[in-house]
Amino acid sequence: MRTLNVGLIGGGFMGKAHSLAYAAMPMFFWPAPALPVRSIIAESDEALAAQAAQRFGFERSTGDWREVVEDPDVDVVDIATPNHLHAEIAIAAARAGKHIICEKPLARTTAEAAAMWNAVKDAGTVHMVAFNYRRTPAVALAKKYIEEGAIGRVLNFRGTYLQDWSAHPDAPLSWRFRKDIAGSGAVGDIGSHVVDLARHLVGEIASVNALVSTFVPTRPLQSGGADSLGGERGGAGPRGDVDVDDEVMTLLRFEGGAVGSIEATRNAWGRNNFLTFEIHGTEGSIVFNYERRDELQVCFAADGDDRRGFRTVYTGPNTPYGEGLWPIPALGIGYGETKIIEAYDFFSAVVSGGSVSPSFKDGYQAALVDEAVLTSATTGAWTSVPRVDG
Ligand code: NAI
Ligand code: SOE
Repeated sequence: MRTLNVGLIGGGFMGKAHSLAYAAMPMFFWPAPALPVRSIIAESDEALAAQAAQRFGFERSTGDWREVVEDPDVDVVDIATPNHLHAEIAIAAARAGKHIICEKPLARTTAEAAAMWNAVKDAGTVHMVAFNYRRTPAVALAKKYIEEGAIGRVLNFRGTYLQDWSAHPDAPLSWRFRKDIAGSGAVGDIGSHVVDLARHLVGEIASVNALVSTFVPTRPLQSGGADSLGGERGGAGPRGDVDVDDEVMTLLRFEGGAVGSIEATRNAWGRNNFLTFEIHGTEGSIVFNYERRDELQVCFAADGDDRRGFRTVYTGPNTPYGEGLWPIPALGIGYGETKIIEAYDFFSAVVSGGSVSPSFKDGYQAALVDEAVLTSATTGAWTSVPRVDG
């Protein structure tokens, strides 16, 4: 069986998730499109890199990501660093002729995203932005129902992404609160996932009318690089400024005529990974909540007036990606499985020489939506979202 050498850059939360996916993908999807070889991992220094290699099963390690990109043995470059490094690494990797999977948001700005999209177009290699929630089987099932016309013409999309890891004002000032590293706050970090789901399920977003707020203006300075995601509380030590948004709410108009809304915050006590959507169509409705990710709530108008109401469909062997997952519905998938499916689809595209969605073009389009949201939040006006050419 063919093998593909992976060079992974960044050994934090996503480094762990992607390493797990490379190890487990052939165990779930067999025959695998190719066997991922965990070849080399880069971290911000040699010691962290060596530790990450041991932990995540990589053959070699380096404290300089350029070594990964320049390594002729590396087929796939996987970018799992904070957002400020995505563009520089991806452009260098594309110029070196590598296939690239890059974590979301694709970039901090639309200018960076455009440069990344141009670089992969020139390279002709396979590229993917890791909006993995598309790969939750229940989301793939929702997509199937919509494409089959089971809920008719879509009228309304209501999406939320609510978490509480930064609700405490002493959750440290990690890179996610710094514009120079993250680009934006809830908008790019979690709102972008909902934008991706909205585009995936309903279609292109034509215009937005948004507001953003920052509730916690300073946070305790963090020691160390990886984000503890609220797992640590800073004490009485020095604090630094938060220069990104904590919360975003936006209205949407879709090109196809549907309307919608997105709300995202990391300050909602009691909400953990409350990534939800409710979609209303002329013939029915679909509801998804990631915290109950094996389930889809559906109501089909065709069911008849005496059966009106939502019922629960459980994903399993007979729903999308079921052939690779667990043999009985509702045995349950976790976050890891979404990354395993993502790796499967990415490797399949590399081996077939095809393309995979969401691509860097999708990542760029999502960045254009985020930019329009931030512009609208400043002007207070409805703001059009330009379309990526090509
Ligand atoms: P993290 O803070 O847990 O880990 C980032 C790692 O990158 C750290 O270990 C850090 O030392 C390393 N790093 C920093 N500079 C580096 C350099 N120059 N070379 C090599 N490594 C370097 O961050 P996390 O949560 O893993 O986020 C990484 C990316 O993944 C971000 O873009 C984030 O938005 C995205 N993400 C996506 C998720 C999803 O569901 N798709 C979930 C979590 C994060
Ligand atoms: C923090 O809000 C975070 O890790 C995001 O960065 C991810 O994209 C999301 O999937 C989980 O939460």
